[in-house]
Amino acid sequence: MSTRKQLERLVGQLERGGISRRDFVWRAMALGLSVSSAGALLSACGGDKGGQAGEGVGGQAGADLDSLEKELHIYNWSDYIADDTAPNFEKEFGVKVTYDTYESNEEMVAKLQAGATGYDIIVPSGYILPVLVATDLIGPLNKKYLTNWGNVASIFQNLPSDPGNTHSVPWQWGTSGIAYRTDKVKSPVDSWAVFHDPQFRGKMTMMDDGREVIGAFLRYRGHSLNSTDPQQLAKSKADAVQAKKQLKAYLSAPVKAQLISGDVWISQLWNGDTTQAKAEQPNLGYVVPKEGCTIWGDLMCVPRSAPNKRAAHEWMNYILRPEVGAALSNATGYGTPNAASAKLLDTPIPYPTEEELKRLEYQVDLGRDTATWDQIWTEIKSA
Ligand code: SPD
Repeated sequence: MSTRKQLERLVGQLERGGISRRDFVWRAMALGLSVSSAGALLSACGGDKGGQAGEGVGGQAGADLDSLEKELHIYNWSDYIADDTAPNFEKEFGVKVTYDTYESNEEMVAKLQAGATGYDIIVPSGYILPVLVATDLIGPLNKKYLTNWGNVASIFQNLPSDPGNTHSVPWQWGTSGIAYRTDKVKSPVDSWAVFHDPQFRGKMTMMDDGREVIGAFLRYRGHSLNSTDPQQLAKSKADAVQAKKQLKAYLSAPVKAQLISGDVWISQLWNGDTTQAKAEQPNLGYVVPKEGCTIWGDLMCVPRSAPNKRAAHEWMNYILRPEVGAALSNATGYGTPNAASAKLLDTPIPYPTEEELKRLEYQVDLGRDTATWDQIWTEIKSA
């Protein structure tokens, strides 16, 4: 059956109520539509009810949520919060916080798609947001409860991933560069080429994250880290497979312990996690490679299934307080999207200059090409 026929059949199923809006989007994507095209088709079918009163996370902008619940369940990246952030919230609001962690966007999304419910706050990177919206996993926020929103720096408002700031509140931002032991590595580390250098065989790691590994080698060859060009992707795959021969492992946040001990000398790693490791191992440097790398922002969102939506909004508003946002960045080493917090940092983390931004690139949703990237990553890991 042609794709057009299959799409028509899918629309019919949606209109008869035979499938959910979430299933509709996933199946349309499986037929080759991008997330945005699938979302547009959903709207055209009258199936996009996101944000309507009573159904969304916050309902209409001014609508009341339930009274404050006694629990809050947060699902966030590891090593990404100050020790007292949650305990202080618990004391002030009388809400018990449960905090689970993940190591990649894909791990978090897979868990939600597998039906995990009970989370009130998740913290995806911007490029994942369109997927979460289109698949109905998160809902719009109720701005009535976000009285500290004005603290968000203008450059973090109206992000391409969330125009109108309807579904997210920014958490922190950073870059995905290279961490290295300055006492062990005597040659300059300034390029993704270092991962091809046999003198560091078995002493290097890259992130356990296909978007970051394939993206790094795309930049290495002068391409966008969001490329969907088959030839560019094939070359990036070949570069990644060549690098794999020199790697000890694919490891993200947990590599910090090995950088500290000296088991690993060179790692693809985020700036803030490097800063955290440097507190224990001063012989650590961090570089944005000359070919460029990812700049990202992670965003707080509320799943549609969240049982404690009012507590989730209180949490986001609490994080937007100047002193709470500053304490987060002081502990994690990441940048704050909160203009009021930025003035309170122990060590300022300035937003990149125009010059630096030429080497940095935000990841975007790859739409129908996500499947191609996933396949390439699987092939790299099994090479
Ligand atoms: N330890 C916290 C790391 C957060 C990284 N988030 C963004 C990753 C973008 N690929």
